Amino acid sequence: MYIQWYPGHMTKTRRMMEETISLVDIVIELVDARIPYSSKNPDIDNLAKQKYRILLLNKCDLANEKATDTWAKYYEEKGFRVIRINALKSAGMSEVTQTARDLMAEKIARLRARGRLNVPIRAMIVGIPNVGKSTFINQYVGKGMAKTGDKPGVTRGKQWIKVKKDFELLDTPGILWPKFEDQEVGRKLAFTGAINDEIMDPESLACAFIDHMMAIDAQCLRDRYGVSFDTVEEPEVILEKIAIARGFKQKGDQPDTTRMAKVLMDEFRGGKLGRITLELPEDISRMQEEAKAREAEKRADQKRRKEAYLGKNSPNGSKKK
Ligand SMILES: Nc1nc2c(ncn2[C@@H]2O[C@H](COP(=O)(O)OP(=O)(O)OP(=O)(O)O)[C@@H](O)[C@H]2O)c(=O)[nH]1
Ligand SMILES: [Mg+2]
Repeated sequence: MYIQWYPGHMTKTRRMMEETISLVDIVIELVDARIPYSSKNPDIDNLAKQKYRILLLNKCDLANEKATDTWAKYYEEKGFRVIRINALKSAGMSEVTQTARDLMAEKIARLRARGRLNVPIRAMIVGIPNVGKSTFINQYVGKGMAKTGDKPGVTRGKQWIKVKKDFELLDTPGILWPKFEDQEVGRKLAFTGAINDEIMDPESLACAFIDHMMAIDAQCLRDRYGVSFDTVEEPEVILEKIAIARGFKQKGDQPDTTRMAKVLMDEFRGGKLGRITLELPEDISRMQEEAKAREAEKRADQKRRKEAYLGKNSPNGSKKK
């Protein structure tokens, strides 16, 4: 299964993001707690280099708790303030404001000493599509929270929401692109539903998912669907077994694997298979190595094809020995 998706106008987006980030003190970045590496934009660390950083591990309700602890520690060691949240619930929201105040305390004290009172803390939300940015903003800001209004000049036409007396949030989140050059990242994003299902064949997706689960937690599929299988069995065979166990049949009594494929992905995304984290920090270096190797292979292949093309088409090509 090869996943191809297009980031759109990346250069333009990057420039806009740079401009917007320059307006805030704090960048609040959301990642999906089930895939905290694959759902993290690779360029944001550069774009937000000079800013205070808060990392929200969102969708914690769907992720494995122990794995979430491991990830929180991993990113804390990298200098982030990490907060675990479920954007559908209000728990953890006040921690975001408190953390922002902590981060800004020194800067505010400095400005106060110079006579600048009432310095608002300004923050923005960023994250890849479907990570929960809008859900978080709605939950965090709450209904009926008034916008501070357009303040041209100061904010260059951006809309700010006053979350607290001293805290303003940009009302539109910054949408970032994922690490689209890495196929494993692409697959994991597809499993979690971050990539539109319509661009993929449901059975290939479900088989890739089964294959991944074989490596991290085969038992949870056995338990959920009451089937027995060996981890060396082909994912296609396992998908058939699950379809049969579920009683999904087509005409002629064949297992309806297309229907089962869709149900399997829905159930994973809805948390029915349990709380599953699809990657751990220890997977990162392997993933990076593999992505690098694939990239080198692709470049070598391009070079070979180009040389073959030039060889055939150059006026002296046929005379070459
Ligand atoms: N279970 C669970 N679902 C969540 C959580 N946060 C968001 N969701 C769901 O994830 C889906 C995407 O959420 P959105 O808030 O629309 O994501 P977004 O980042 O604004 O997406 P774009 O606007 O497309 O960039 C929705 O179906 C939400 O209900 C969470 O913490 N837990
Ligand atoms: Mg949104």
